[in-house]
Amino acid sequence: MSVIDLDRLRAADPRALGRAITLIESSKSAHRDQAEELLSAIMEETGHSLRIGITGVPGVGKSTFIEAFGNHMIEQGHKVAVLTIDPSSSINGGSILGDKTRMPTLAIHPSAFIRPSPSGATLGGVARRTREAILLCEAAGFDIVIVETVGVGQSETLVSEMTDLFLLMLLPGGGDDLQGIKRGIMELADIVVINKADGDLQRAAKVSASDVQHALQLLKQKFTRWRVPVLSVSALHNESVDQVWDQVCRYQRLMQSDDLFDTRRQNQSIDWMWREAGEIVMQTLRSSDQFAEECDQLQQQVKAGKLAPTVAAGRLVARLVNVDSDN
Ligand SMILES: Nc1nc2c(ncn2[C@@H]2O[C@H](COP(=O)(O)OP(=O)(O)OP(=O)(O)O)[C@@H](O)[C@H]2O)c(=O)[nH]1
Ligand SMILES: [Mg+2]
Repeated sequence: MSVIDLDRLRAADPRALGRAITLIESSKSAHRDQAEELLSAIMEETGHSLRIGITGVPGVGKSTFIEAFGNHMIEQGHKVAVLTIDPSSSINGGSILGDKTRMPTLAIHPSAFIRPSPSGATLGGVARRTREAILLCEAAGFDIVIVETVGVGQSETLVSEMTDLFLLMLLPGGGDDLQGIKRGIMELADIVVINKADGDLQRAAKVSASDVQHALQLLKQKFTRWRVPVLSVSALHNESVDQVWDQVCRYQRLMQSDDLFDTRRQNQSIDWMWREAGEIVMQTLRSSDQFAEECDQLQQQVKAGKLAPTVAAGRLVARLVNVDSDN
């Protein structure tokens, strides 16, 4: 592992951690081998953090909130890493703008680490890299890992599948449709925060909080002993941000006392394994010369409507299995 200095990574050296994340983000196969070696080396040092997912529409104030929230946690003696997933980066190659400027003190604090979303990858690719980046942050000693994502698509589900707690941020005055929050997203929330409850928006925030509370009552509870709290805060003025932290701690204690914490993690790891297995199978079939001719023939038959796609898929996978057993 010539490229990554493990001792420096373990000592939370931001450059070593940054370099390690760059390595796992690389899609070059030589880098992939090194990344797998690195992950295997640190695996036993991972898992001890609290992983928090934060989502909400663009401009709801996620980064501003994380700046205040992160500083509060650091004051309590924690070390905070922030990773971002930007679904638009897979389309336009960009990444959430101004992450570091919205988190000015965290960006330079020795107990914090901020990493913007990798660009140019598919959402699935970004998710894999973020999962691995979480592990690296943990090995580097960060005991709180926050994953920020813009709530505009599938990314919320991906984030909830890789974190222990999912925090949904809303704007005041959302009304009935709750600001276009897609169906199913509310069900994922463990804590709901109404941000910008300041100035003229204070009253609207109150109304929104009670609307959301009602909406939540209609949903099936995720955990019988956890009623999803709805908190109004002002990230900009750092008001009630500490209350969110209190709820986070309460949630963690409850989940741990019920063994649900470890169960959720174990299920996430197993799901991740299967998802990766699926990716690898697909990648192998698509990129290996060995199958090129057969893939091509099957595609032609599917295109011509002579073969059902399901049957063709079955044949492709059977071919892979046979090759493996021949070796
Ligand atoms: N009044 C008020 N404005 C806020 C508050 N929190 C954030 N803002 C403002 O809202 C704007 C967007 O804030 P960001 O923190 O960048 O929002 P974001 O959700 O991270 O945005 P994206 O990363 O682009 O999805 C900025 O102009 C903030 O200053 C708040 O509590 N009250
Ligand atoms: Mg942001």
